[in-house]
Amino acid sequence: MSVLACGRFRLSLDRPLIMGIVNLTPDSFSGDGLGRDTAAAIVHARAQWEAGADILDLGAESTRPGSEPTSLQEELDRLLPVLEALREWDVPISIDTYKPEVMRAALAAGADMINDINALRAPGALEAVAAGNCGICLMHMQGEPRNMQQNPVYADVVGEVRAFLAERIAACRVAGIADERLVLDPGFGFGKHLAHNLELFARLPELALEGLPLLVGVCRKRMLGEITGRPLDERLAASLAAAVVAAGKGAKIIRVHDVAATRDALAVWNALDGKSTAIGA
Ligand code: 8Y7
Repeated sequence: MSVLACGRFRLSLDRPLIMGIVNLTPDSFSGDGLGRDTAAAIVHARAQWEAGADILDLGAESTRPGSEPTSLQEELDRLLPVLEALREWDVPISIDTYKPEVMRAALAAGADMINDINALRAPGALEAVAAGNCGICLMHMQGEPRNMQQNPVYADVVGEVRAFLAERIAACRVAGIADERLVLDPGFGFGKHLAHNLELFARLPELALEGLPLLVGVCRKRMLGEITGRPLDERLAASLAAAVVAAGKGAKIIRVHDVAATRDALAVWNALDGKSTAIGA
């Protein structure tokens, strides 16, 4: 049985887990950003949890292509009131941030996981998470959100993402972070054209370095629009197909907006693939 150490929780990875997105940005690309409306954010988080999210991922800084950074204080003001309310529930709370100051504040307020699109490369980030037992997602990104889609270039996208993740695993080990806390993520859409995303997805199993669990986040993303020709609000079917394919390729955490639908899709995949029919099993 493989397990992820995730703060207060030890999560079994015997079936793929659903990470439900809770957007606290006013300008989320997928259209569900809640800005500083704390009450609305808590209602949305509750709905994601009740729909079957195994982890709630709170993000207060937009990382959509072309976005500008958010100030530290603004990010904390959006996050901390919501985090404090969710702490009372029995669900792991992940914080999507690349700022070490936000990591420290969120962990002090009881967050269980840090989801870092920058893979702990910011000065002080490794130190911010090393002590304690939070789960950590190390994601690959080429460039930064402001410019990452301008001209992503790879000679060998799978080889380069693998080399990057291997280097970040090594940095975590040097910092004293146990492997059971780590999750790896190719970072779909983060400094990647469609062809790069497709090659990474097709060869997903090659990215599970050291047998570590993989997280896949493609829900509603542009790559699905490019495949189907559909606008943002018509990408549910595409997102569910991608979730099932990711699970079939061994992804252990699927990061999504549409939790209830993803849960059904994964339950069917699980049952038809000869695994347990019980969702919670
Ligand atoms: C991802 C992510 C986003 C992803 C991880 C969106 C914060 C864009 N995408 N974190 N964050 N993996 N680990 O579509 O793919 O939600 S933001």
